[in-house]
Amino acid sequence: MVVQPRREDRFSFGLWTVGWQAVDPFGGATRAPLDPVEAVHKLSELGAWGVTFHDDDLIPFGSNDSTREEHIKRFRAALDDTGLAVPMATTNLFGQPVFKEGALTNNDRDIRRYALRKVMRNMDLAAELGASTYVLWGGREGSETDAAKDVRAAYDRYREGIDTLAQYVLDQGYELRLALEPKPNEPRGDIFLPTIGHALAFISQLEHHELVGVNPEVGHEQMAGLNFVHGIGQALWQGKLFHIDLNGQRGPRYDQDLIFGHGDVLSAFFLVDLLEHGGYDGPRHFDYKPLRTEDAEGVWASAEANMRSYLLLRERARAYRADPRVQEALAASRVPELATPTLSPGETPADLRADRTAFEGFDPEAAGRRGYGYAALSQLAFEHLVGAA
Ligand code: GLT
Ligand code: MN
Ligand code: MN
Repeated sequence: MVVQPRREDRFSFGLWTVGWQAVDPFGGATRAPLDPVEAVHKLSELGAWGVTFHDDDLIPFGSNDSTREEHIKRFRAALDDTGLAVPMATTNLFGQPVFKEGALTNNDRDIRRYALRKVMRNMDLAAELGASTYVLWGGREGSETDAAKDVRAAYDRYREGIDTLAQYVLDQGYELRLALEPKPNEPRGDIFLPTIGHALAFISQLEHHELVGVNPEVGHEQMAGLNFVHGIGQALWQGKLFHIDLNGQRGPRYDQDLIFGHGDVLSAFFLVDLLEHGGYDGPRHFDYKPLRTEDAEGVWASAEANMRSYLLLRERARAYRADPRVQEALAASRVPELATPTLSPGETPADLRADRTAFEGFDPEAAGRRGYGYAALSQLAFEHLVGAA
């Protein structure tokens, strides 16, 4: 089977993914720095559609204005040469020592103000390059000890920070929406907005909540032992899936950032099925780390692998949906019936109360004996996934 990523598949990559030099807590870099211009050309050759970046991925932290302009100019030329889009950008609010205690929720007010300015500056660039999403991952927002933070004050400041940035977007007339990226821990012992659910609840408290959604990452929810497909389902249901970070993770442990599909493959299958059939039309963005063991060639093989995994899973998910045995099994399991409202049109609670067929005439024992047929249904999914159906 020919698996060829194409622009219309809307695959995008962060500069920090293919550019990761593989520094980890136990050892130094195993790869040379990657020029963002080369990354753009390579990704384009492989069939990607977009590239994303942190301010500091593109312009080394502390650069003066003329150096900054020079970096932007080279990057822009590479985008023009290749036609690659910049659908999203974000801010590095975690790498420099100044942010070791957080950025938007740092106890130090001056650092909070500096962090907001750093975001605004890169939002200007994001808007200039045509991005439509601005991601905020609060990697350093959190603590290692509960003595360190007044959590309610921290959420006041988090809300103030996001509201200020949303207001900035409105004042500048930018076409940007903000996407918060949850993560439970790492690098902080405990991070604020640890899961999709926490982020959605937080967003409901914002002044400009309509401008703010989520950018969930596969591995981040799985680190917390949560079901990523359910999290994405809820974000879609709330109209809040603004962006997504695809990768792989093997259960609760450190953040592995594996190639998409190289973790929980069944979950990846159902995720692709949901994204393809559930109305998500945003970028398919990969946020992974090429294994530390890889050389430059392995880096590009891994970038390609992410897109191939997605395309192969998409093809399996389509075959699964189209299989008449699956349609039959879904009906036998009553899966489509869940779309039928529990009350009839116009029916009131009093009408339900008066409906004797719903209670007095209902046989809960018979209903409790009936099987749901999920073994057969999920085996069909498995067999499609492994190409045996
Ligand atoms: C960092 C993190 C990712 C976030 C990036 C956005 S940076 O690599 O691990 O999950 O998406 O700031
Ligand atoms: Mn991650
Ligand atoms: Mn991410």
